[in-house]
Amino acid sequence: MEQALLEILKEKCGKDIREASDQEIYAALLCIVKDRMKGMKRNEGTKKLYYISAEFLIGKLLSNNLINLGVFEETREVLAKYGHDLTAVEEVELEPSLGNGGLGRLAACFLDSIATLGLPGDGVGLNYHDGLFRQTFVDNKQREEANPWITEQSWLTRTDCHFEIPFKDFTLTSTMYDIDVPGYQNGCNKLHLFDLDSVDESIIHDGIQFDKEDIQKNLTLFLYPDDSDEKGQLLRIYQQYFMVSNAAQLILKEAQEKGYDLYRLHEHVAIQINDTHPTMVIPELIRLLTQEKGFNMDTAIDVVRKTCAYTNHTILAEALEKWPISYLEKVVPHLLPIIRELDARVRRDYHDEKVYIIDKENRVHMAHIDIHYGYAVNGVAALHTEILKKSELKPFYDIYPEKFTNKTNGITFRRWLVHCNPKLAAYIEKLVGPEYMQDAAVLEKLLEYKDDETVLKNLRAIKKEAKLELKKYLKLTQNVDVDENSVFDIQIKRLHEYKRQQMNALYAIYKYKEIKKGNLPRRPLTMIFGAKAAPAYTIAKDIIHLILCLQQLVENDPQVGPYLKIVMVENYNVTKAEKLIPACDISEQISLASKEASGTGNMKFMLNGAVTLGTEDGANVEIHELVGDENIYIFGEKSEKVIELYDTASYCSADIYDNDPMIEELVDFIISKELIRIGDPVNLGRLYKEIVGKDWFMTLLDVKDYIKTKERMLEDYENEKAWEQKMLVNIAKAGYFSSDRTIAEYNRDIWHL
Ligand code: 26V
Repeated sequence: MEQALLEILKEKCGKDIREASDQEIYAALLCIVKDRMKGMKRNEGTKKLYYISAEFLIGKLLSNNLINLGVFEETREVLAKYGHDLTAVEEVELEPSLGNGGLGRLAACFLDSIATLGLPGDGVGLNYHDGLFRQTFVDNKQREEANPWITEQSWLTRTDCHFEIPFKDFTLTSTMYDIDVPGYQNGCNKLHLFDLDSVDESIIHDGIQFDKEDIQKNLTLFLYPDDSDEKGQLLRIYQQYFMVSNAAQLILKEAQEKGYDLYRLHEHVAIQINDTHPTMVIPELIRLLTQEKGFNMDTAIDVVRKTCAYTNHTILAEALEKWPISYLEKVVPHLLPIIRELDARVRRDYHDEKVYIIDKENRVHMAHIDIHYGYAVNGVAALHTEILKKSELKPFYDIYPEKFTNKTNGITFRRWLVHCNPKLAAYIEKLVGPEYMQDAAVLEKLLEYKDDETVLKNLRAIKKEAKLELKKYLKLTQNVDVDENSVFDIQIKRLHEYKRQQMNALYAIYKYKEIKKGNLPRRPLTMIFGAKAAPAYTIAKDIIHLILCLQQLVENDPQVGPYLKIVMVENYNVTKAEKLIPACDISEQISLASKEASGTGNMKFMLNGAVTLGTEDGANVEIHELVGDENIYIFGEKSEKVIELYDTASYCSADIYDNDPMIEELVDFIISKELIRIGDPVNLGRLYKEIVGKDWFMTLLDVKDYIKTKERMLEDYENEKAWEQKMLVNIAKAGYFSSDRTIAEYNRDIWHL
């Protein structure tokens, strides 16, 4: 590494490494690492996976790639020798924001694990030039800005692979860009991101506004543009079809190049459909096989059915895609005869309109295509899969019980421990040996140290160092001061009512009032939030406004400030998560039971020694089972009860508000004169009304139990040894949540690579 670095800096910049800037060093490392990956062996086999996803939230890649190539330490040392700091060099890299949250980050963790397990499997997605928006705060409100990340120095490599993509009114020529995905001590796969040369960033104005109808210029500008109106939804259909037609053509091209018989495609190819965004790959493949490869319809359907598998990531009704036929007519009319044929076959065989593909209102239910015309359906955590089988997808489970399996999500330990928390990783390695990197179950050996005072103290010391690092980072980036001796209580995830950041905000109000009354906490509390809200999601933006107003209120109150700090991190993303997670004491996983399919942040926190405060939802249930009652704080109504409340329409937030003076006081504070003085009465008033009048995700149902449990948790934090033991057990039991385990299960039960 040293030699290569010195040479390339000399050659490209004519500079001695000591004189080189971080920017120049970054460029040199990028060049070296890209070159090494080019020379790596490709994971090969007779069957290959294509993981199609509208999102790949890959994060910065330099450190990750250095780790997987096994040269991270060496590189850090070389840089240090010449007076440079790898962390500073990393700052140069722009983070591509090619995802919203869990679904996209999961896809990125999966690519890492697929390569690490030596499986042949590539990702296929879109090369959004500006990704999701960049979030700034102005007047305590979220503002969206374009977020360009593609520069000369990105990890993308342009290829000479192009496809013709037919739309109703025009045909577009795509270009494929590749990003190498090196496995940890194993071969390499690729992430293929399709793009259009005619896309034009200059059409963006006033934040993230652009002409939604100019498809040739806007197709891959943004991830999920605002789809609250018809134009936005049409653009989304353009994007999805562009993605899957490229994927389908690539798959057939590669299969033919390898000389495979397309009639046996399923023996050589598995296609994983990540949520319904890539569902059109099914009719598109059928179209290509029948119209270009000479298949008859029966055979095409049969082959495609044996090739495609579908993952469901949510039960939220509003997130289950249903495209009006009239929209599909406007964009991809050539798919409609096939979709109608698929629907006709369903209607011939089953007489339950709940399983039809096209409903009475002429909308196409994308998930229904996947379930009928794929060979596997999976949920992403045990509880989620049970809910799919018992309620959301019950009519389908009754028809195809054999298709349904659970695949509990996981995270890559390379990024979420080794990279983000090197001190903890090194200490774990010292205690249990390096094998845990390849076999995460080895982490359980840590349990042997449960009563070892030295180990417990060292874990605490590592946590303290991470808190100090975060303190420095927050000072530098947002100019806020946090106290490393306070409890760090963190909720970082997309802003959504079902995740209930508003409930956490009500806790902040509770604490504020307690302190005002003179009930001072034994130790200061730092509440950290990070969340982007969808640009058109009004209430989510109102919740951000509330949190920012509370932040300001507490900050400027000399009576409260020393005991309570609220920090809303701006533009929460993967890079920020990597700084926040190692420093966390309390991991907030407080979704309304049944609504969070899995969660993966919960796993990252646990692995880094935070203790979960959560509902029995998603993978929290499995965390609870693994660590036991002693090492997690569970509160709130269970999923069965919540589902019953929905089924019987018997939840009424106004009743709770009217009958509980404490709750009334907390909610009223949203429109108190203290807050109205700081904030916008329109936003605060709307949020107040929403909570009292509707509260669709049942904040008031659980808020009291939540406050009580959080208070108990803060008390327990003061019992040092007991808390350290909780940290240790959480780390020791996190092995199950390695995405290597998840991927091994996908391969064993679904892909058979
Ligand atoms: C999508 C949309 C789209 C439009 C309107 C509102 C809305 C709300 C939610 C979603 C979620 C899309 C699916 C998703 O991201 N699911 C997440 O997947 C993670 C990985 O499996 C899982 O850990 C999270 O619990 C789940 O929410």
